[in-house]
Amino acid sequence: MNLHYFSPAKVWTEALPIGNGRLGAMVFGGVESERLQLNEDTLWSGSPKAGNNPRAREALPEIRRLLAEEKYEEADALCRKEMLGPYAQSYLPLGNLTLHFEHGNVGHPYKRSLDIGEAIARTEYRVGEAEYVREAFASCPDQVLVVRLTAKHPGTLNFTAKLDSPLRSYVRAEGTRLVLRGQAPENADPNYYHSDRSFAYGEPGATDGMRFAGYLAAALDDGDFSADPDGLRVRNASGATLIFSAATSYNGFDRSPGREGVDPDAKASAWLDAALGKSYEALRSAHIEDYRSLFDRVELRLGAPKETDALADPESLATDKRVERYGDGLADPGLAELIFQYGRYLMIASSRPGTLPANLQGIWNEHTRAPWSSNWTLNINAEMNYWPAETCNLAECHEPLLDLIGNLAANGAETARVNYGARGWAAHHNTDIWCQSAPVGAFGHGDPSWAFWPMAGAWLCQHLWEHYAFGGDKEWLRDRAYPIMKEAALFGLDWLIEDGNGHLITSPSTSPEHRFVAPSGELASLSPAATMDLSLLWDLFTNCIEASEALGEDEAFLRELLAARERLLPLQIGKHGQLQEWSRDFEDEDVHHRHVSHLFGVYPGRQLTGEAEPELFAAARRSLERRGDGGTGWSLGWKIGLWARFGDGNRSRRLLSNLLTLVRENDERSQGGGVYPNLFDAHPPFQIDGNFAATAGIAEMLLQSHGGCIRLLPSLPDAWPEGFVRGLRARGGAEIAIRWEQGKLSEAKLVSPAGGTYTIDAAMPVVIESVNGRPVETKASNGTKVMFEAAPGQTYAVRPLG
Ligand code: FUC
Repeated sequence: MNLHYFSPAKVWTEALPIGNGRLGAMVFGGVESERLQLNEDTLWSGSPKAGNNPRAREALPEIRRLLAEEKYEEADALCRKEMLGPYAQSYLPLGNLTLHFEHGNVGHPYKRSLDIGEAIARTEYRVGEAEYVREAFASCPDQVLVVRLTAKHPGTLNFTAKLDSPLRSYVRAEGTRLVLRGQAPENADPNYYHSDRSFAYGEPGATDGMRFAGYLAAALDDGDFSADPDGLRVRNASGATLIFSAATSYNGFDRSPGREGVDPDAKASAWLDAALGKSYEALRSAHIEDYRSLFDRVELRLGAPKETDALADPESLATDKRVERYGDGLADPGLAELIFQYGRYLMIASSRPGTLPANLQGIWNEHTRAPWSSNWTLNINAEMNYWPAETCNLAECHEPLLDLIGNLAANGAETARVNYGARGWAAHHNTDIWCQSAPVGAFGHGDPSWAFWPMAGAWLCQHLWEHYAFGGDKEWLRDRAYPIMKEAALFGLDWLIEDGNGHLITSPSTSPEHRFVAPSGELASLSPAATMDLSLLWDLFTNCIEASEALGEDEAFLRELLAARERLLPLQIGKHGQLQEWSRDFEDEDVHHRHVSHLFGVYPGRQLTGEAEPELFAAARRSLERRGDGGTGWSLGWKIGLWARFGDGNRSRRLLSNLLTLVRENDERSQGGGVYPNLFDAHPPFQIDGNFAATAGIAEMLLQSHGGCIRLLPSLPDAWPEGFVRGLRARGGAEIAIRWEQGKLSEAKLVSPAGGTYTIDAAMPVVIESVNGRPVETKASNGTKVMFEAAPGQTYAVRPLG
């Protein structure tokens, strides 16, 4: 399991990411000059600001009236003018660790790699007779970045290590250490908006903005060492270990990082001191053990169809070449394994308990004004990041998002009250480290098609429910999740209005970012009851109903939700046989639009299944057909999972191949989505959501567990006739292993730590038997389904009958 290349990275999207959830680096692998571009996940612009807008509440009745009268353009204009808020803040780069070597720039042979089995980036080359090796990793247990440099010939390691930052900062040598100190701007606008404070620092010493510190130290095996502001100099060594630690003054989403911040120096120097007290081997083995405790939970092997194996050993190719060959039609299921596991690697590296959730770029960002502020976009991208967390056995990595939802709910209660006079909490299109819950859009600049979208709470709460559905922790559901879900549902109830025909609708609403052709022929965004709103509220209400049932409490509210769910405007089928995206059968702005919001109920939702809603399910499939197989990276990723839910594995795999299109930075020819040479998802530009969607989508092809039933191999493509997967998780808490041959299940195993009742659909008659512990009890399926009671910790085997 590794990515590798035979030349250094020339651009950022060729460099290799390492991370411990909080600290991140992009390793370029240069010969004469090495760059590690550095990030710390709490380094953001701004400080807590509410941004709520009381004018929104006054305009709301008028906008609803305009929409009821089908005056769509007027409603759009009024919404833009009256209902928006300030732009959210930006995730910022920390800086660079640069190493300058004195051996020239010709390294031959040369290789750099990222071993995702151990989470270590390695650069190896030879200059003349001298061999050099560098290893870099980001340790979670020790909270530092570690770079180990060795020269095979004693005393031939000569280099200078420097720190710098694109933010307001300075570097000093303090004793044997290099210290970088700086501050973040009080405001950083998105790169598509310009104001006179687009990148504005506060007064030194009196700023509301974030402060940060980075510490670099070296432990030498031998040789000489000196430190001055120009860097740490290492002379005539054979081995050296560099340790980098960093922290910011971030002190929670509701405290000023300038006036109420913590001391970044104290945190960073404490981590550095502790790490310096350990040997390289001790740091390295603690890191590997910690990483493997998460990564090793899931194994995936996909066998190649024998006759088409054009190239004997695709793994010997450089990874970018391998991607290119995949595009040429090379049968290389190993690349699908790699992209699957790479998503898990990136999740472990960017999202750990106690850190912030993975943002649009995970934790890796070199831009001071990154695309879309590298913050969290809530109408798809932030949720998509966490699609693989539960199914791919990384439930702990889900926690940062779940924590963020709680903070967002706290701010969102004020937004619901001020902006809409509603109970509960609401959040909108974006959020940031300060948990902005108000709409974005600079009070009139943003387009309502994206800036106005009060449904983020409903979508985010799906994550709280799923964490419970997979993990089964009732105490957590009662104490943490359900209260937040309930408040989101209260907002939903208040946001719904009567349509005059006995149904409940939302108004105004959008199908995020996709406009329709209004009767006037103009494009418009707002209309009543876009399908996505209805599906999100169906999902939220259903999750609350099931939570209340599971907890055996809050029955009156459960009844209220049942009644409201019953009255939601029914979803409709339009003139093309498609699932209507809006409550009227409008024409699309773009039939190939990247967002497929109206299909939420198919995936990641569970409202529309072939069993429960055959007609709407077929219409949803027709909608996806019409959207086509193109799109941005994340859009392709979403479609992998959707086609898996439709049971079309070949189509899922086609979308996966489309996602595995090589995109090079600044290449005019790269139109749609794909992956960069470092396998980062290309929107383009880089956005990590597509990586996570690919991982989740592959899992969805092999195992599904929505709708009360575990489906084995629901969407297996012909191109993967043999394979094995272990460690995928199903709702209800079971872990599943599946082996298949000639495109058919040969055996599956299920183990449930807490036990429970499970229904399995293997798409063929099967028999189930317990394989360890108590006496063997055998149970045959009725048709393709079998229901059985699993004892805690006991392994059950599922085998084809006969
Ligand atoms: C939404 C998408 C864009 C992009 C941005 C971050 O606005 O429509 O494609 O992913 O989020």
